[in-house]
Amino acid sequence: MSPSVQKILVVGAAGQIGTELTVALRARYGADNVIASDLRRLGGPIAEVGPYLTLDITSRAELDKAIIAHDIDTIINMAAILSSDGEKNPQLAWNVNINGLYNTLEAAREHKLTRVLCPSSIAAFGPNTPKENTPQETILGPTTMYGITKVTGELLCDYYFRRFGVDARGLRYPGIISSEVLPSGGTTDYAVEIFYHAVEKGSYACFLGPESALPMMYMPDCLKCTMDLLAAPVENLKHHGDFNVAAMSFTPEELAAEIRRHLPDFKLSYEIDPRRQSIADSWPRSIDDRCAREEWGWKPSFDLPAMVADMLERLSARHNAGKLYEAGA
Ligand code: NAD
Ligand code: AKB
Repeated sequence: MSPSVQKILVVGAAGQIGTELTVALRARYGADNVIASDLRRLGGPIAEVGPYLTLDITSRAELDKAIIAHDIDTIINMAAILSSDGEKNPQLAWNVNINGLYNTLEAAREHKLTRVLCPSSIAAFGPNTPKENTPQETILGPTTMYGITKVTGELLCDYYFRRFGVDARGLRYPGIISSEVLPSGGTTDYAVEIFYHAVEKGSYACFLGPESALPMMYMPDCLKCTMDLLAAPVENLKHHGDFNVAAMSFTPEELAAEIRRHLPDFKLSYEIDPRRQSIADSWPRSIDDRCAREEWGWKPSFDLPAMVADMLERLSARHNAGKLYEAGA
């Protein structure tokens, strides 16, 4: 049995997932035991409630310094350049996503850390992957630099586990929908932006086409699967860096129809962005997450209607208070 997680360094803690994950980890492990870090200066609730620092994950020296100073035993590496930004600057995507993960794994090996978690993505799949109910083991073949870094990251995590005994874990997140930090630089971002525009203006021009079905997950489920995998007994795991996880799949049209059940006048139009459309077209439409369910008991709580109701309730309350864009986890 592997030792338990005690002192966690979250890298990329200012991002869409890192912000809410830091809050959730502090609630579970204690505020002083979760050190938030990012290339960007951290502020707001994250900086007020627990330890934080500025850290560039591409610098091994900075990472070593943080590990020693805070007696870290676990790293959650959320720092990344996502799919759309990765196509604008593939060199930066390689540097942050690959060299950042390599530094994390090497540091874990040398400092004998208890655990590393670094997410993968549905971007690990490509145009030749089966589109429906995509299996755990299948053709990958991503065509974006982001996807290439995600497949490489999965393989690196598995290699470090087998070769050096580093307990490195990862999940292939679908598009994550959340109400606290707006996403940026990704292809699934439309599924968050649509809610802000629906509440603020009653309309949204979507950059993906009406039939673009993609796998998605609401943030509470993202936090749950991340923390459940982090805490799963290593002896139960047959996979390590590449767990498929799923919750729901929908097209922009289906999402708009669900929003209209709450806001009947909501109007959806299309201004298709060819770059992000071609990325979306290369990804699966739905995911088979049986291995995660069997190996560590994964089960999502939010389907499309429950997610839409909760998002609209949260954002409408903030909009009515004149604070739509002022959220903080
Ligand atoms: P994000 O872009 O919102 O946040 C990433 C954070 O990393 C940012 O705060 C950024 O400042 C930071 N960062 C960038 N370069 C850095 C560096 N050199 N050193 C330290 N920090 C740096 O991303 P996110 O959506 O929160 O994604 C977190 C992880 O989850 C990523 O690995 C991403 O690939 C994965 N993922 C996200 C989604 C999603 O829909 N959000 C879906 C699938 C996978
Ligand atoms: C993106 O769209 O790039 C991310 C992802 C699915 O990895 N949200």
